[in-house]
Amino acid sequence: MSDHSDKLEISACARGQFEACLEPEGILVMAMSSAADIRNFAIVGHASSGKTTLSEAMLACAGVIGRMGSIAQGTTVSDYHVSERQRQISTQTSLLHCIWMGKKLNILDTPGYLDFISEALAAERVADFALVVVHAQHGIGVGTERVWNCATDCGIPKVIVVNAVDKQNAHFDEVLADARAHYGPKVFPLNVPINPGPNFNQVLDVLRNEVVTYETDGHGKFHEEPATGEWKDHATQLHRELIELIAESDDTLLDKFFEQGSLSEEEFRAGIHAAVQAQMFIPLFCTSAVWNVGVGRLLDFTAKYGSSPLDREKIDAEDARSGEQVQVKVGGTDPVLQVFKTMNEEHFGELSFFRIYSGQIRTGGDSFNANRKITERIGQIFLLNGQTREPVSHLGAGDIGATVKLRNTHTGDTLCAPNHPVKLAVPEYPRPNIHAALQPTARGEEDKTAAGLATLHNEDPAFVFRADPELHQTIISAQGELHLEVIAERLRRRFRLHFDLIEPRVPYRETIHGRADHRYRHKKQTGGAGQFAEVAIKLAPGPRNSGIAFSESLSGQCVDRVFVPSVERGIEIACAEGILAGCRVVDVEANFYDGLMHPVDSKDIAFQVAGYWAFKEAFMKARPCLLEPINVLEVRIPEDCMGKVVGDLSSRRGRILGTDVDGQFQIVSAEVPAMELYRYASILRSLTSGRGVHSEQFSRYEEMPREIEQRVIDEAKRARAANSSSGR
Ligand SMILES: Nc1nc2c(ncn2[C@@H]2O[C@H](COP(=O)(O)OP(=O)(O)OP(=O)(O)O)[C@@H](O)[C@H]2O)c(=O)[nH]1
Ligand SMILES: [Mg+2]
Repeated sequence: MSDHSDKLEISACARGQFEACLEPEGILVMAMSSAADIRNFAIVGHASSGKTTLSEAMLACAGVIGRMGSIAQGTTVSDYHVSERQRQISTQTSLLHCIWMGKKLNILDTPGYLDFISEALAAERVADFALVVVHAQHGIGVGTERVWNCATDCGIPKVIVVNAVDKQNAHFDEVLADARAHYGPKVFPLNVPINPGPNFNQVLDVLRNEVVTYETDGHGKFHEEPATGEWKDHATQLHRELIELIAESDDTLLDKFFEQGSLSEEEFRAGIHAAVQAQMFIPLFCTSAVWNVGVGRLLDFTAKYGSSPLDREKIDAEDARSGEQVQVKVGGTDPVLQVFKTMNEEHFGELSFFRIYSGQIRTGGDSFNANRKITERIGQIFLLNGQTREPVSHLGAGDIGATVKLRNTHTGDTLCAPNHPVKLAVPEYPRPNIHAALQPTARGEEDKTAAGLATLHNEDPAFVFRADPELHQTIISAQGELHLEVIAERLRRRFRLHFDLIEPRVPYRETIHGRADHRYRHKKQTGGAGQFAEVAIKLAPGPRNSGIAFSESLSGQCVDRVFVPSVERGIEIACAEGILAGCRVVDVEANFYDGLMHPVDSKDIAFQVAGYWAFKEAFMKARPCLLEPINVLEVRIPEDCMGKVVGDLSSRRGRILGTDVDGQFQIVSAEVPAMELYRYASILRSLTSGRGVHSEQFSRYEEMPREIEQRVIDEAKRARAANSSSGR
């Protein structure tokens, strides 16, 4: 019998080990998996490296599904959302689970596209190790590095999976060499492909010195036989190198190794787990996820040597009362769990995904949200396989599950015992740097839009929004074009909103070059109470960033001083409205030096109107101009992209301030007008094949070139005309 069919039996009887039984209402009551028997791992890696297909293969191996679904047909367990099926990419982390060799595997299949990197970062935070999938044809990509660094920051071990070894142009040896160049000689293969390429079905198992042959029908069955000939020599050589590597990870083992000239099988195997934990050894596997080749042995390794929740004794937290740093004992009695993802499922409600670090939770129990200081009643608890939800009555320390309808608990919040409130750290998401304005195309949806945006932000903090009072636009900011698109799609589908995404307005400013003087008389003396005011003002350019400096130098009794604030108010209104192109007026000194009043008809409103118009007329005489915001950019790019990126920045009227070196990357600092930076993140991505990242920050206002200024003024006029003709 093949080893694999053993596994299927194990997986079936493992449920027995967990003493599963059904309560009358059909709720699966699982005697909780002991934390030592749980393996929580995140499958992470560059986009389209095969993570979802690998998780599908794992479920097929463990007998959770009868046959593997495919990405092309949109039938995988993990990518079940409409947006995922339409685009054939993952946009959300999916939680899957299966039993393998008596261990409960909680699999977090994460998206690889950088737009959804926050999902992967959050999953790595709650995982005990990361399976980093690298495509055998494309090697290590930007996405690999991001998730690798995050795993390092989270302090979790990594296992590399070189996938798609069945591809014609698979370069296993090159990818291995590349991984070693990146991450050091501690990267070591535990299996190597014997026949890479389209017929790939055999691997050399370095731990057991065996050749493992897989069936390629997707079920992952395999049989093994001792390696012979050159493969035997190769396995012996690798085995020996591996023993040396493991021995080096521990001084006691190293002493034994020198004494005995080798390690006993027992010492060696015990050393593997410790070396992986200490990150002195990064195991590397090869697979063809799509043919389910190599996956069974990867699962064996995961069950036997992968980190359990108990491998981290304590995790850092913050005492929610004192703000002091404390540690939570993993597997302790007080419940401590963190919600790492919330997601709204159609016809079901909000699902909160959580990881339990300590204690246990049960349906109907109370839990304290330390971030929001509220008590939550725990609703139904589920184990998930994508959208398949299996209700359970309780879950214990180390496990991962989901619950529904928490009142006010959001992504990142910690639930705990009220008498020991603690907050666990939340991942830091990259600053969203793609922006769009949401332009309603139906009336009366303002409240629904605000509620929808707030809900989506709570689910996905990597997306932010703000209502800009100056631009009169709602600006949404995301991690990339695709992220923006997916958010727009959710707003339309879930909240039934109607809108377009358009380029956000740029907050230009208006000011003057010259001096001018204008006298304006406001007179309305026909019918009813009359209005009379005359205001004479002088304007002069003010220093940059000085705003509007208003002064009064009236002499005699021409105007009662009580009307001075009215004139100032009129000027403020004119400045806020804008005169040239509807932008805020800044850096002007306005002096109210003369005027006239009427004993009866002069009043506050009359002086406001006169001040308003006097300022506007004077402004137009004082050689008005526009200022544009200039942003400082920091662009991090690989050296070979330098020419292209700098050339592109110059074409955007950018000024290079300097360059710096950071490892293999160049950091370019530049000043670029904000109007030239619309969707720059996407442009940079395409210029650098996804390897460049940038941050931008407002620096100051500057005059803009005449012809561009004229274009902006003309556009503003056209927009005003269109608005007034549509009655808005
Ligand atoms: N030939 C071959 N194709 C594969 C393999 N694994 C995945 N694919 C294909 O590669 C494409 C991407 O696979 P996915 O499983 O969606 O990759 P992913 O890493 O989950 O992608 P994202 O989550 O969107 O980053 C699909 O067309 C798969 O059928 C493999 O081992 N061999
Ligand atoms: Mg995927």
